[in-house]
Amino acid sequence: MNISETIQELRQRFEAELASVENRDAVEKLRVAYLGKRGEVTQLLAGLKSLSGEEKKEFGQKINLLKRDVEGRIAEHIEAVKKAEEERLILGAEQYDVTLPSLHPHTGSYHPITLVQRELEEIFSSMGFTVEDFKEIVTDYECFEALNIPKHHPARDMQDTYYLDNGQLLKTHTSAAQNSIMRKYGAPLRAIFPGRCFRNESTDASHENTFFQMEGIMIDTDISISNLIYFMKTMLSKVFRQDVEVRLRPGFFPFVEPGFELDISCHICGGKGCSTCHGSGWIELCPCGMIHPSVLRAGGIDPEKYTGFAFGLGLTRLAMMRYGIKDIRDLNSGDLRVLSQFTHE
Ligand code: FA5
Repeated sequence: MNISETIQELRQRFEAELASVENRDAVEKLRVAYLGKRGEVTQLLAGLKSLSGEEKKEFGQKINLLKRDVEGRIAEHIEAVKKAEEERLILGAEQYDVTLPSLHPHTGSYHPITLVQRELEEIFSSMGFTVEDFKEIVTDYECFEALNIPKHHPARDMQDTYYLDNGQLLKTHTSAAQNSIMRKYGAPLRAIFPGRCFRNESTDASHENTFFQMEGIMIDTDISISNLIYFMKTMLSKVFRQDVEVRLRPGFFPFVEPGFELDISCHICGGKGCSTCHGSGWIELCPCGMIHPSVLRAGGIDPEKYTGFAFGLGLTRLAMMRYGIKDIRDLNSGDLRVLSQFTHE
């Protein structure tokens, strides 16, 4: 092959290799292969030394032309590759679909007590009960005296109370709203009033110093214990979606007569006995009874004409049984790993 043919072959090979180059690194490699110290064009130029004067002139011009062409083509290609890379970037951004959901969507969840409370509100609303809200700081009259618990009555010891400096107190039970609600609506009356309660007691798996109850009252001309039992059974079978084993035992509360303790079989151990039910197999859930005539009278309702029942459901404990939560303290922990597991079915 003479020098002209070598130059021709080199030019064609360079163009073929350049055509398949797609990024800046590859262009740089090609530049070094042809124009670097030991590059093919550089070596051709070095070979001129051995040629005669005429040949040197003729081929020197041709090789220098090749060199300039190769340099020019490489510079053009670097520009083209740069532009293509920028376009790919822009195109990439344009291809981002803003309507797709994020890879790890974080949705909030309701607290298990909220879920159970809402369920109960639906159940009782469907049975004609209104849902009432009540304050958390109450008077001694509302929490005790209106409920037939005068000052120095031993029943006050049943609930360790947080008193405030101004003589008011943190509601120890939702019964504290009974008097206001009776006065507000009169009889006949069907109402539930869920709320947060506070008691100065030490905590364990089933006792907290801050917990929720849901009070219910029904007052009319002919209300009896049968009505009370019917509403309790309906409520529990709807919440648990099956018949629930309950036991009713006599219970003393100055604001009801007769009074009962309604316990349900512990859903954590299936009634065998565990730390949640303190080994008894039963959970104290919903004390209840027929409203004491003195309480009706204090609420402005004539006990000669009307009778009624009241219950004080342990909402926090119901949430525990409903969702199989072994320790009541988990519910106040604020630990989202625990609390975000529960959903409304
Ligand atoms: C009362 O609070 C009465 N006011 C209930 C009542 C209302 C009786 C109407 C009759 C008529 P007791 O102190 O037992 O009762 O509490 C009622 C329910 O609240 C208990 O059965 C239990 O489920 C829940 N409870 C009470 N103390 C705690 C506590 N420290 N932690 C969690 N739940 C509690």
